[in-house]
Amino acid sequence: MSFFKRLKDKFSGKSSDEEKELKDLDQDEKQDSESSKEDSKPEPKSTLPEAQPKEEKKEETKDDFEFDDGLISIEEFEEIESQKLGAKFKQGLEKSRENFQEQLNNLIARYRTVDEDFFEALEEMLITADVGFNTVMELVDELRTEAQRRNIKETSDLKEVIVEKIVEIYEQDDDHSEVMNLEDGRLNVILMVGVNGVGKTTTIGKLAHRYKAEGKKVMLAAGDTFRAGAINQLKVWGERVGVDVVSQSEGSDPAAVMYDAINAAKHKDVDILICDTAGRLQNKANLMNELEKMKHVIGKAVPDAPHEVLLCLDATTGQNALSQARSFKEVTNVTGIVLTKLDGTAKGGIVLAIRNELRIPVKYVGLGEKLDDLQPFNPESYVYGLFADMIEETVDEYEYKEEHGEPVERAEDGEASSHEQK
Ligand SMILES: Nc1nc2c(ncn2[C@@H]2O[C@H](COP(=O)(O)OP(=O)(O)OP(=O)(O)O)[C@@H](O)[C@H]2O)c(=O)[nH]1
Ligand SMILES: [Mg+2]
Repeated sequence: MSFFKRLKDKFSGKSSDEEKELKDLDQDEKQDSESSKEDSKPEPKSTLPEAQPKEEKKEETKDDFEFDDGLISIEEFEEIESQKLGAKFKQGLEKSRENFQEQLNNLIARYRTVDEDFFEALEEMLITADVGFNTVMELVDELRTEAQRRNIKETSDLKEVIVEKIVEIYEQDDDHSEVMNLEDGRLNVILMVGVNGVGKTTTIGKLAHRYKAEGKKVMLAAGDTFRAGAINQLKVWGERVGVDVVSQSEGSDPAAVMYDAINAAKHKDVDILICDTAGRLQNKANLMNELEKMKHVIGKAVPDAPHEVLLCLDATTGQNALSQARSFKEVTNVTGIVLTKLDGTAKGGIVLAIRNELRIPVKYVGLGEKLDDLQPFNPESYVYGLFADMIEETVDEYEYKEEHGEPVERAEDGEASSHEQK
């Protein structure tokens, strides 16, 4: 239970709520010994629109009175931020979560005991959710071993292990490579690449917004000189976010735009220059030559630049996104992936396939169309988004039973919790 409990405490911040609820329940039970167990069961909450733990906590803990000057501690700030992040991933992964939880609960209800039939059905479920064949085989093999090691007999007892293994498989050779290679005191150059319509320009707008909010001086370079309207689209983003955009006319050489942009960025003491590029898979050879030329110009003007070459992939295109990544990887040094439109797919497993089968870190994920819907990727917030209701309900149930000294019951077919019922 410790893993689910940690995720719940970290991302949902409802532990104090529960404590209060449980205390209230105790109170109720003392007052009304007739009340049935079913009635007094804590209602698992499954939605958290925006984390607002501060006011709630204020009523509950003495320590918080120390902050009546309006300031909050760093720990409290971090707690609120991580709850906001949890809420974002939960919202953005709603479609995938419904799919993952429903399927997993169905499997658990169908195969009560842990056996080969269950593992095969689980493999199939994960492959259908775009997790990727090799990753699924690796994951389920680990589960087999773990189930044996811990002597887990009932499939319902495997829920937490499955989620834990997903994080482990993502982190197995964790080199913290999801961290962006950005340094203070130098001009950082990010090159955004990818095929048509995957979300490059939108992502640049969102990144500019994020970095600007962090106090960085940001500039954009309109390197998509190919598609009509692309330059204007970037200029609109520049205005919206409040950052300068360097551009030339449509049809001009993108490498020349890069050259101009770097000069302007140096001149204006810019911290981060983000470069848009055109996406043309049908014209692959040309596109790649053009990219290499851009990179060459950038590298000559700024040592070690571009510091990041981010490949945008559209999560809704599933296995196609993987093959795009393979093509790009062959011809250019992709340093990270931005996986856009995760909110638009029920097959959020693609993140695992990318990381595990391509060995390229996912640096950001697009969880919606709003400016702050681009979030740094983190495997724990990801699995929380994928299994939040299951995590919360399991912890609620466990804690309730611990508190009341009852043996932990298993959800049977007939009495499955709300989201388990079809
Ligand atoms: N729902 C959702 N939509 C997104 C996300 N990221 C981008 N989009 C949408 O995807 C569409 C295409 O985005 P663009 O940024 O124009 O894509 P692009 O890669 O620059 O396209 P080209 O310039 O044609 O190569 C737009 O309608 C965006 O609003 C996301 O994370 N979630
Ligand atoms: Mg574009």
